[in-house]
Amino acid sequence: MTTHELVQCDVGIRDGLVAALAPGLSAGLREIDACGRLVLPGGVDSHCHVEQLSSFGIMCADDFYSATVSAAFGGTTTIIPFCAQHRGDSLSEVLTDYHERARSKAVIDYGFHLIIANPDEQTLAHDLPAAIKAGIRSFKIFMTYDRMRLADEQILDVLAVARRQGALVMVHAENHGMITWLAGRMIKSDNTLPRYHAICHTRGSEAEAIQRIVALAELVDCPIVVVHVSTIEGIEAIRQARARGLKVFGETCPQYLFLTAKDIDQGLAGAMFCCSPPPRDEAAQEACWRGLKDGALHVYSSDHAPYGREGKLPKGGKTTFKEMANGVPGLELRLPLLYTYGVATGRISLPEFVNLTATRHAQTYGLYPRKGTIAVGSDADLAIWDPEKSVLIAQTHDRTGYTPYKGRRLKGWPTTVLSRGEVVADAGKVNAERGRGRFLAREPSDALRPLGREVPEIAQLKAWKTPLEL
Ligand code: DUC
Ligand code: ZN
Ligand code: ZN
Repeated sequence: MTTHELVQCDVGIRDGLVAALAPGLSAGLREIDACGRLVLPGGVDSHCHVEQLSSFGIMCADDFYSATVSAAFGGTTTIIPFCAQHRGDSLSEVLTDYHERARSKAVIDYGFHLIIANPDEQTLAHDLPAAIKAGIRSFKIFMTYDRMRLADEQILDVLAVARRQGALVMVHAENHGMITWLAGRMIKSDNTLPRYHAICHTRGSEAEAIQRIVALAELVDCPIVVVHVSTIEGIEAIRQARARGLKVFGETCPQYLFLTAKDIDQGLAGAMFCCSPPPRDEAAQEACWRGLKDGALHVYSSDHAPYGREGKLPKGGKTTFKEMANGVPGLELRLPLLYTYGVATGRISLPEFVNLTATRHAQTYGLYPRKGTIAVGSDADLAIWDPEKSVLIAQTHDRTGYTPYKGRRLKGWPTTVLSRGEVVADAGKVNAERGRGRFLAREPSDALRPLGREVPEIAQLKAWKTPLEL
C-alpha cells in the first residue's frame, strides 16, 4: 500500500531505506513472506504523552521504552510526544531532560512537540526559536487548567513566534471559566464521582474555545491544529473556519470514536475512562467519523496519556474528579481499532486509513516523505497486517495495567513491524534494543506556512504606513 494505491509488489530494503518497489525483485539477505497480508506504512502518532508530568504534577505510567514497545506492537513506528514546560521551568532545560529520557530507551523513532506554559521573554525570544531551529517545529498550548492555561494575549505571543519562526501550534481548546464554574458547584454539592467530569466539560465549552482560538489565529495569520476534538459543535466550528479558507486542522482520537460518557458513569471505576475533553455520546461519535471523512478532522492520534490506578485515584475512594489524572492509554490499539471499525466495516477505505494514521501526520508535522509512506528513499518503517487475524483484547503492553477497550474483538492486526528495516515486533514478541530509536529533527511543512492573509484592521495599518510587524 503506497500513499494512494494498493499495489502487488516486493519491497526491497537496503540500509534501513526502501530501495525498490517492484514485482519479482531478486532474493535479498533476508526475506519476509507477506503473501496474503497488507504491507502498510508504519503508523505515525503525532499526539501522545510519554514519561511526562501532567498538569497536576502526576508522572505518566509509561517511559520511553514501554511506550515505544507498546506503539510498535500496534503497528506504529514513529511517535511525537511532548516535552512539557511547566510554570517556572526553563525550556532549554526541559528539552535537555526529555532528550536524555528518550535517547537511552526508545525503540522506534521519535520527534518532540513542546508544551508552553511559561511564555516569558526568555522562552519567546530565545528558547523557542532555538528549539524550532533544532527541529522541534510544533508546540501545544492550553486554554484550560490552572497550571497550564495561557491568557489570550499570551496565546497571541506564542502564535506570533510560531508564525515568524516556522512552527505549528496545537491547541487544547476548552473554556476554562465554564469548566471551573461548573466543577466548583459540583464539588460544593458533593458530586465528586468521575461522571461529573463529563458534566463539567460541556460541549459548549469546547465549541466556544475553538471559535476563540480560530479568531486569535486569524488575527496573526497563523495555522493551528485543534487537538482531541470531541463534539459536534467543535467539529462544526472547524468546518466553518476551513470553509473560510483558514488553515485550521482538526484532530480526533480513539476515545471519541469508540467510548462515550456512559463509560465514565460507573462509580469510581469510571476514572479509568476519564480524559479531557471527555468521550460524549453516539451522535458525537458519528460526527467524528463524518469529520474524518470530509476533512474537518485531519488526523487521528491516540492522545495516549497513560496513568495506572495510582494516577487515577491518588486518594483512593476519596479522590474527586478534579484530582484524577486525565487521559487514557491508546498508543497500541489506535490502528487496530480504526482498522476493525473503519476499514473492515467498509466505513473508510484503506488509503483513508493510511492517511489518517500515518501520511497526514508525517506531512503536517514535517516528517514526509521520510515517514508516513512507502516510497523509494523513505525509511523502511512498515507494518505487515493480517487482515483476517482476530484478537480478543485483554491487555496491552503499556504500563497502565488496563485498557479501556478490554473485551472487544478486533479484526485485522499488524503481525510484523519494521523500523528502518529492522523487525522490532513480530508474532507478539518485541525484538528491539533499547535506545535504537532516533530523534527526528523536523522540517517546516506546508501546514505551518501562513496564508499571507491579513484581517482588515491589520491591512488598514499597512495602508496608513504604520504596519504592525506580526
Ligand atoms: N490533554 C491532552 O492532550 N492529553 C491528556 C489530558 C489533556 O488535557
Ligand atoms: Zn489536551
Ligand atoms: Zn494529549
